Amino acid sequence: MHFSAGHRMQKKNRIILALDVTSRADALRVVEAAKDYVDAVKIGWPLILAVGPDIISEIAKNKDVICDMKIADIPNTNRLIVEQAMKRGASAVIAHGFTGDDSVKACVDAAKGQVFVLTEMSHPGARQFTAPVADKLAALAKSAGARGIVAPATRPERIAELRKIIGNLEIISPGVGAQGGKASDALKAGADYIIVGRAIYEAPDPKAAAKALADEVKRSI
Ligand code: O7E
Repeated sequence: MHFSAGHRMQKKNRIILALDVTSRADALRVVEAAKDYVDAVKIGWPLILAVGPDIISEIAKNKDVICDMKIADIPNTNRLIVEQAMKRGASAVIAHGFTGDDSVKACVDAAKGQVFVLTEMSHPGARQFTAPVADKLAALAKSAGARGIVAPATRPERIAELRKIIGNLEIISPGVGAQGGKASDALKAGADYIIVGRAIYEAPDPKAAAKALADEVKRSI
């Protein structure tokens, strides 16, 4: 389904595939394998730099695409980046919030609200800079009119705390599998979707891996 104002990816499987592969053949193979078990595909720099941005529109023909540029610039540049992603068929974009309210609002305007703002990141180094200000970043996402936030499956207790700040905004949560987080823990803590990359695309059988995750999701909601 293509982007349109107010469009929302269908909340069915509650899994977003992080497609961090670096060839077109791998990208299409993994999407085909996982397509029945994921609600959207997240595409970021590894795949775009490897094969070019046309991959966004190609995958957007069949699946909602979240463009993960981790946008972090002045308002005008943010707007230009978001416009390019949307023109190629993205359903939503990912932006950093540390740039401040004007920069985040520029993304929100250009994406007609379809923006997820990073809060506390999922990796160990996140404790240095993003964790101490994560509550403020979540509050900014809400006040700027974003669709939701990104919160760490590696620290599910933080998902629950951030949920209190954002109310009914959506939470998408990376860190399941390769980074040690559990899908069921993230969902029980309040995540709307888990984001999963390596546990699917590096699995010997990506389809079976995606199905197993979808089964875990069903058991935990
Ligand atoms: O560990 P994996 O292989 O399951 O991949 C996780 C994906 O989520 C990967 O694309 C990485 O860039 C992203 N991610 C995190 O791992 N941690 C974060 O804190 C934030 C993200 C992210 O994607 O943010 C935007 C949704």
